[in-house]
Amino acid sequence: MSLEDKTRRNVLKGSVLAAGAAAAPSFVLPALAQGERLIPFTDVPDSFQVRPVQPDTTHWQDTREISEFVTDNDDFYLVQHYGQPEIDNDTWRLRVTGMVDNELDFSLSDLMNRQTTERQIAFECGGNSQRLFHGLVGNADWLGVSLADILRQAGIQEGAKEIVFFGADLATEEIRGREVEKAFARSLSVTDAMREENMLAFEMNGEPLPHYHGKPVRLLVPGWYGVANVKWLTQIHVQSTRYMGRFMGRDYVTLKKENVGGVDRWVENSVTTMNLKSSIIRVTEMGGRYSIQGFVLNDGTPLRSVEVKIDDGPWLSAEMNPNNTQYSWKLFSLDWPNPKAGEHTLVSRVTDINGNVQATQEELPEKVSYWEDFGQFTRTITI
Ligand SMILES: Nc1nc2c(c(=O)[nH]1)N[C@H]1C(S)=C(S)[C@@H](COP(=O)(O)O)O[C@H]1N2
Ligand SMILES: [Mo]
Repeated sequence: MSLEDKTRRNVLKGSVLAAGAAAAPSFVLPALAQGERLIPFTDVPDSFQVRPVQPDTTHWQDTREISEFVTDNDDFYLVQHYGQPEIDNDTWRLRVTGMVDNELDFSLSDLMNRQTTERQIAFECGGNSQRLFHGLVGNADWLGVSLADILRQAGIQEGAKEIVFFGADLATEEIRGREVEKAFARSLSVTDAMREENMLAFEMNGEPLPHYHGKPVRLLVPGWYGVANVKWLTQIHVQSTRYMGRFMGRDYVTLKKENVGGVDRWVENSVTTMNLKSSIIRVTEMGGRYSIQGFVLNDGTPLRSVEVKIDDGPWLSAEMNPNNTQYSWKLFSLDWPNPKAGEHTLVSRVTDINGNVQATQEELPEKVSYWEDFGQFTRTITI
């Protein structure tokens, strides 16, 4: 599809959505209905731009425009560090190698003929940030097969520790002064890999997995940051040692100060499960009624509440979208009757059933790297 076609399709899609919006229940973030206005945040600079989806570029959503529970494939954010490899679905193979009783080798149709599972999974890049108004995010319906079933069929041998997932995308990296060719790869411990939720997905929102999103098959680890979800998957390797690649040991590594058994230490951790986070993404007005809307992401732990604070007021309980599922994003909204004209600040916080509360910026640990930006996000708006 050319870029022009894509743009035209999006325009068409927009008008269809606007026409259908009146029928949508109020708790779904609807596209703007007739007479409804999107109130601009004053914290978003005029220069803020969402790049068009083009080969080999990063794409983020304009979160103010999130208007559907499920993100369109073309609008789901895009990140790839080594470009987007060309893959022929007919010759593509997925091999399972290493410390297994039976090495396996699948074609795409071999995988498609297995029992399938379908799941809503939202994720964000570990580098998502307030600067992008948290636009490196998306929520989709995925269809694929169980990773645990495949690993059981392969038979993981005793002594195996890690499972490495290799993509087809390669790059030359300079490591310790030497140029070497490396594939994008991430690893999981055997325990993490055997979670029943993990999938090898080949459909996204009812379409074959798009090229940009890792066709024909990608790994999905629900509840984890996007970097775990290896695209263009070609090999699953079981080994007894830690995998030390760039995206486990150097990039996507958070550096923060932590209390380690009574001693303050600078700790580095690989980005894994998503931190408990909420963000206000848009405010709409219709007939004098205002609505504040946002999303929550976390590791799949059930939530207790999402609350919104307006200016110095009390925390008010937001309404949760009934479409929310364990690993989808969790959309919320709060009615804001009769706001006073002028500047306002809005902030949200989420609490899970274990009583963990989303941290304020001040409560976050001292952190050097920009990975894992999950603190409370105060927005400003003029009514
Ligand atoms: N093969 C491969 N898989 C990859 C990456 C990559 O560069 N190569 N990037 C990862 C990162 S950092 C993110 S955030 C997600 C983005 O997935 P998406 O582009 O489908 O949104 O893919 C992950 N999987
Ligand atoms: Mo990422």
